[in-house]
Amino acid sequence: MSQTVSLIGAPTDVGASVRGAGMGPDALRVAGLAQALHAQRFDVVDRGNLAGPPNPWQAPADGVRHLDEVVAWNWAVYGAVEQALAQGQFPLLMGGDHCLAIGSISAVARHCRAAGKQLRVIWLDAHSDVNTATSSPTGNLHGMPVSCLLGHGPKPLVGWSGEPAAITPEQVDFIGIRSVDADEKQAIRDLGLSVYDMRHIDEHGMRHTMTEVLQDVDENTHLHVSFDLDCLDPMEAPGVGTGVRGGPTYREMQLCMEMIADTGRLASLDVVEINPALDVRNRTAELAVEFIQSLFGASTLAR
Ligand code: 6HN
Ligand code: MN
Ligand code: MN
Ligand code: MN
Repeated sequence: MSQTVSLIGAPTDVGASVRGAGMGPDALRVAGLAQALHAQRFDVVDRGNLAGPPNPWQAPADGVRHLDEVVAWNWAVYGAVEQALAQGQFPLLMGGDHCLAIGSISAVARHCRAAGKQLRVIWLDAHSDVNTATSSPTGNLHGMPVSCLLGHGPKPLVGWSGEPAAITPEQVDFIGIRSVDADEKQAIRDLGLSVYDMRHIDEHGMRHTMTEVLQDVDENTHLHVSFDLDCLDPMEAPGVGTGVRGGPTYREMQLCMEMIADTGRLASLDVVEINPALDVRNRTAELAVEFIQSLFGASTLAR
């Protein structure tokens, strides 16, 4: 029986500083995501796009922008991810900006608790996304999803998994990080987060880094990957709103994906922050499709 992948579109940029990530789901469709997974013999169900409020483009209130809209979009994501998991399907969230990981990972965390699975999250990003309403320099909620999941976000975005925190700091590993705000640095130390920054990847290589990250993945692990396309070097992936130079190369990212695939434990995925308004001929979405294929086990020599 082949696994069914449920494509969930969340076309919004309410959590971001730059408009355009709301077009991400269609960019992935145009890049052939469903066809690519189908060619790998997965059943694919495209559930279409979720609905939610428009981007009101307001200044921060109490340190956060668009809280009500972010809550509404994340509830929609939470429901769709929960439903896919309940049906035994693999939820693939097509964002949208990275604030949507709050709903997605909260649903995954609740599912894992009920199923007795050990959740592990791999956060692929240029940024650590661990700001709070008080630490954020922008008020953009796409810079705060990790805090919300750890139980430190604005109240309406915390506790969705059924516990005060959806995940503990030991459950998440960050890869590719190179932009961390001043207060985030303190939070990373205080929380004891495992951040494999670009210097770590430079010094140890992607292979050693991923070996470390994946070392205690076992049969009981549910691996969730939260893939922010700005993790890549902007030379490879120009279609992102908050690009930072000095990211992993195409080959390094391929190895990262292939090593995750080799565990056989990948069970849910967010693909976020693709911004077609800033892209070059849909290159970033096409690149995302290639990496998703690798995450789902495609390799040069395997059939
Ligand atoms: N993302 N640290 C910055 C902020 O506004 O908090 C940038 C966050 C970017 C978030 O790319 O998902
Ligand atoms: Mn991010
Ligand atoms: Mn980012
Ligand atoms: Mn090391």
